[in-house]
Amino acid sequence: MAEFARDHGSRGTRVVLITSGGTKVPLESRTVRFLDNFSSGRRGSASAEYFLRAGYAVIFLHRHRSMYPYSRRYTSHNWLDTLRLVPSSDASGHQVQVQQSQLPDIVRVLQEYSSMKESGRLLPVEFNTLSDYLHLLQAAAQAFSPLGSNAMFYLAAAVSDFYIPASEMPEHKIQSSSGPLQITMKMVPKMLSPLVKEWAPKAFVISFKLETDPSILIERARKALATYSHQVVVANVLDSRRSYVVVVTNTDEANLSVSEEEERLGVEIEEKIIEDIVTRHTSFIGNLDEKSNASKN
Ligand code: 9Z3
Repeated sequence: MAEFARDHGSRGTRVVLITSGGTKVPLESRTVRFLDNFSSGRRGSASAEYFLRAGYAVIFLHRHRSMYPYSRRYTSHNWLDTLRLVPSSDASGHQVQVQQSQLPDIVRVLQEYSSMKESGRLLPVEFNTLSDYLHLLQAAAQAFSPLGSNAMFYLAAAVSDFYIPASEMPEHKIQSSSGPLQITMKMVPKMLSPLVKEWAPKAFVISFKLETDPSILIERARKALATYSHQVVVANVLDSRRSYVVVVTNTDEANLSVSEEEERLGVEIEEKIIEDIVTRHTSFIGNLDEKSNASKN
């Protein structure tokens, strides 16, 4: 991650760390059971594509097997159904052919995927457990510190708020013969605080706020901004997260939505989120430059 950040940073390319997917919290050290959450990784993987289109270099810190940029469009496909055998003169007597009609939009998606690969602007990094995630986020944040305001954090992963410390976890499988299960979980330390204050204080930081009750959404988003003093909270409600979000800053609230008509045409809310965020990042960099020029003069 440090090498990737250095390489792209030295060329003046903006670099974004996207976190994506849910986290797994083990209940036993030889884990049979764990606490998980709903996140599919669609927000993060779709956002990665739009950031790449906008010219950013992307570290995609994602949950193992959650959605991945480009291939995410085909996750509901059984790939065996997209292939067919045709007779050939090979030793096996067959060759494998792709049934292109089974893969909607594949030519465009493959073109974009190939050109992105060639550009070397996507670095995928995987996590599985909550503890992997916390360590990798810290490492990424430290790798980003030389980038100053060209660095962005886009924290879309759904990270557990609760965990069981290793010292309090039973080693072996919890026995059902012991009766109903009662567990006490500790609070996960909030990484946003050291990230903003210590690890990458010049970076542009976006966190996500998820609620199921729309009536408390904006108040919770504002509270997060006040607590962590970062730049943006993207607020969303579980059921409507694909079609509606609010981009909340200290001075502003922007409602972004995708209409039914746009949805039919294949417009995704992430395209609108990234357009909005990139504009804000540009003015953030501009404002910092102005401030540093003013202090030099
Ligand atoms: C989000 O709110 C993301 O938008 C979603 C995306 C996880 C809802 P999917 O992966 O869903 O496309 O299925 N992410 C952050 C959620 C979160 O846990 N935020 C915490 C909070 O709200 C802390 S920043 O308290």
